[in-house]
Amino acid sequence: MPKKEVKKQRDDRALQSKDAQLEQYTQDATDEFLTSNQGVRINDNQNSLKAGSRGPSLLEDHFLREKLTHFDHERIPERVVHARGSAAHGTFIANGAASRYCKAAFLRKGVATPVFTRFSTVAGSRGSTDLARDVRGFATKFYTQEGVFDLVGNNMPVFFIQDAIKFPDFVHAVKPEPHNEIPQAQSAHDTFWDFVSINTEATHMVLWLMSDRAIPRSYRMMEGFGVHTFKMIDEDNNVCFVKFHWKPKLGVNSVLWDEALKISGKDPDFHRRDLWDAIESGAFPQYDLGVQVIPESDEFKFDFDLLDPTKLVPEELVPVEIVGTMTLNRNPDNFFAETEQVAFCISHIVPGLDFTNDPLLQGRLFSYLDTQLKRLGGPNFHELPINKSLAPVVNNQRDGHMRQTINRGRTSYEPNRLGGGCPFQAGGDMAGFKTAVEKMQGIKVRDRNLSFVDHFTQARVFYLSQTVTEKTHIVEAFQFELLHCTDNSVKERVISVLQQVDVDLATKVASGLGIATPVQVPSPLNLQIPADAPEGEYQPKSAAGLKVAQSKSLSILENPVPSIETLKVAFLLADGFDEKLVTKAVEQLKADGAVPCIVAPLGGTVAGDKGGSLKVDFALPATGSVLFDALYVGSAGKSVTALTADAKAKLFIAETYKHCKPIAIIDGSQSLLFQSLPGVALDSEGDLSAEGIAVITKAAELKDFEAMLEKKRFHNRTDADKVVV
Ligand code: HDE
Repeated sequence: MPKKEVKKQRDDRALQSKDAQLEQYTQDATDEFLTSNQGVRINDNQNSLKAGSRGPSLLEDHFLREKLTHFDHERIPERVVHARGSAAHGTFIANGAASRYCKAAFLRKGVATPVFTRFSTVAGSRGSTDLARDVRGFATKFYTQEGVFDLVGNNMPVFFIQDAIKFPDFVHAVKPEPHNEIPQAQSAHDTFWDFVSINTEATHMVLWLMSDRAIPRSYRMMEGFGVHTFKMIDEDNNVCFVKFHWKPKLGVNSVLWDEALKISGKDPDFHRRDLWDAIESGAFPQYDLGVQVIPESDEFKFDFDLLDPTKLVPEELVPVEIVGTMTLNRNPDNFFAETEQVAFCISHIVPGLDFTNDPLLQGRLFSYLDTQLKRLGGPNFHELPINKSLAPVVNNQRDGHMRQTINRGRTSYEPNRLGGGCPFQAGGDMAGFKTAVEKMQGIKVRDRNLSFVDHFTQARVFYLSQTVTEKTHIVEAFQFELLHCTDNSVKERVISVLQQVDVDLATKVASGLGIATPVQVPSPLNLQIPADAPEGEYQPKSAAGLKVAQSKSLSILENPVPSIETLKVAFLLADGFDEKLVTKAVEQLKADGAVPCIVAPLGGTVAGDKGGSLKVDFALPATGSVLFDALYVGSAGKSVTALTADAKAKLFIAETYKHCKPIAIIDGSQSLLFQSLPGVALDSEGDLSAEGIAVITKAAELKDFEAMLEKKRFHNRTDADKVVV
């Protein structure tokens, strides 16, 4: 075929959308006969073939055998890490800002690229709870015109270890302990803390893990990070370093640990359901893609090494530039075929991007391909619909398990003349992937550069950048985790490590464990730069390098996004509720983008005071305040009496208060609030003085409540701790 024709076909196919490609593989069974896998119609799917109607089943029953065999093989190995996840389809649209640094076609202004994004927890098995204290995976497959690009990141910008050779040890330490497989999806056990307190390079990441970042409110409300430093290459082959960021349009929001524990029981699918429901309702999650660009010449200007994945580049030093936006707008049709079989590989990269020598990244380049071979059973996983490139795949790779492509022709090698030289390589000035040229020199050595030795400076910056509330949460998280450890030496070593981060932090954590400070327990891998360190090819520039003492972007609470979109507001009602105010409030909140939900003591409907009724979305015995963002108590008159007599209703109110969420209450019903909150003092006028409580007398006052919703939480409710729930 002439080259021009090949190119045209290629362009046509590249423009074909991923949805259209997937459509060719989807099937729904409407108006179809049931058949075997060979297409033979089955006339009885209820009874197996027997010798007599009570007699033994016959081996001859090929339908039974085919069905059971398929069933027996329905599971594939779950991911060793990130086993539990949820995904969605969408589109990434570039704004063109990255084209100054990068020649990748998908970053050109206006280019729309289909994407598939999978969010996950790390430690738990496939069936574990969404609300575990854990890192979240944030992996995006871009089906670009130039091939597949996988950005396989996390919701935290750093990692536990600096070198891939430690990864299996780290994962073994955090996973359930091998002798009894306890605990599931938790870092709160001895082996995890044993490992991280010896490997002090984990300290920075452990601080992130103990922060509220580890218990997101929603996958739609967390950041994503590429973690490693990558390279971008422009049209003229200039190279720069880059860090990738995803910034959620809804801002970053987290739940409280007490909520996380309760959500895990009330709805272990909380994040999965939240993502699914938001997309089904048309509230499509959006994230801006940002880059921190570092000129090649600035490689050694920081007080840490850009190749060290336990360090981040403070946004104060290198601002994040937004280069496009991703919108997730379609739920998968089939969890297994798409979410489970999607195969991310950090080696899936397109022209214009490149890897660096980060030793964690280098190991990942091997590990992901290897894991897909095991999980998906062979080298043809790229042919599965969800993994299939939109750009044509043309090469001489052949055969293997489950090969689907039927390659024509007698030449399966290159170069060739018998096949007209096809497929030909994109050499010379034709587009194609080119590795950035990099000067290499050095000795072959199993070692780590001294520039990786500082394990505490950024951990300290992270801690000091948090608000008082966030610092308290970190202290409490450490205490919760370490109180689950049984080995005292492990706890003491953690405190000893924390002393090197911040003495106040270490002392507070230790006080909850009954450990007197200071403690000195050596961590064998806590290396120090020797005073007489020889001049190497690169020394950390701790004195001269770019650094910050604090970084506002590291705090969640310092970066609020005032939006009420998709927040779930529980309307707690009993028969006789205030129909006028409630109906207006429900309508208004819906119009403003929130999600009002009717909660009542029983299922069915709940009757208003004017003869109308509302359908109950959630009945108290089967729900809980922790599944909502705010509460509107919509009762008046006798309906208040009914709620006051209902322990579950009072628990709902008390928890909402304790978790610092906004509460609206209709004037005249305050007694219900007071009775739900014994122990919480009233002010001189007999009211609750706490912030975030709106007393509604007329519909217009809903605005006050909406302003509170925008704030989301009122962490300054100092008496929240006194609420016993
Ligand atoms: Fe992964 N990681 N990882 N990881 N990772 C996997 O690949 C691995 C690391 C991340 O939704 C596995 O397909 C090694 C950092 C995500 O399918 C496996 C090392 C970051 C996902 C693997 C790391 C990640 C994975 C398991 C250290 C953030 C889920 C199943 C050298 C930048 C992708 C699989 C999905 C999954 C190996 C470290 C993110 C075993 C060896 C750092 C989001 O191949």
